[in-house]
Amino acid sequence: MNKGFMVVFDGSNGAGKTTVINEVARYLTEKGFSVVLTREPGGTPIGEKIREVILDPSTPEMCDLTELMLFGAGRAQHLAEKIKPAIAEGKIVLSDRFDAATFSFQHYARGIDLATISQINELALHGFKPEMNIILDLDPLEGLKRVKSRGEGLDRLEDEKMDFLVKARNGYLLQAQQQPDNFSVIDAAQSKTQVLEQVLKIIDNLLAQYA
Ligand code: Z5A
Repeated sequence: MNKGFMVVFDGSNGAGKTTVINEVARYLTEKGFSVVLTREPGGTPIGEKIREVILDPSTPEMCDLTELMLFGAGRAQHLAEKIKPAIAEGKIVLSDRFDAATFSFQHYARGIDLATISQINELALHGFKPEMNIILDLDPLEGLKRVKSRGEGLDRLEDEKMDFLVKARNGYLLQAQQQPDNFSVIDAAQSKTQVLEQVLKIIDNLLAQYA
């Protein structure tokens, strides 16, 4: 049996995570690996209900600590119900966002202190860490243009001020600097083909290490 592992696709809003993750899933499936595609907020029936509450644009009054704890609650369920069992079965878990997003959005952008963020993440994860975070880095203004071009409205977080999204972007870059073995940054302003090519190089390296 293959050794299971987890790769997170994260980064700026609208940077192309969903586009890339679907292509990576196809690539791995064609190679014969069992893949679990998932996302945060969300990933489980309970997590998807929590997602609706978190992103609802009609409740801008949500306080920072409520938001943080909802992300934490969803993550605890996600890990217990979906991620750990899949890894134990030798599957490759591909997640659209995970704990790095909480550091970027709730700490670097929202301003909640690092100790509180770490405490909530630790409660949810108990030391669990994905093998790699692939950060798709893009100017959030460009990301919002891409999101709007899909013709959907903005969610509660996308509707924050530009300064908030810029701080979140910088939060990812800082985490990547601090943990170079666990993060890879890709310039998401490149074409879809170029982005995918670079992502697949990282995936091939991970397969050589873990599969
Ligand atoms: N959040 C948080 O605050 N704390 C946490 O702990 C977690 C999350 C886990 C929801 O995330 C919000 O939750 C998010 C962070 C916060 N808020 N913000 N902002 P989400 O992942 O659901 O939302 P999102 O970041 O806005 O993702 P998205 O809208 O799904 O975008 P995406 O998946 O990165 O991009 P896409 O759908 O693949 O691509 C967008 C469009 O661009 C689409 O039309 C593509 O065809 C096009 N595209 C993709 N790649 C390219 C390239 N390379 N060139 C040109 N066009 C492209």
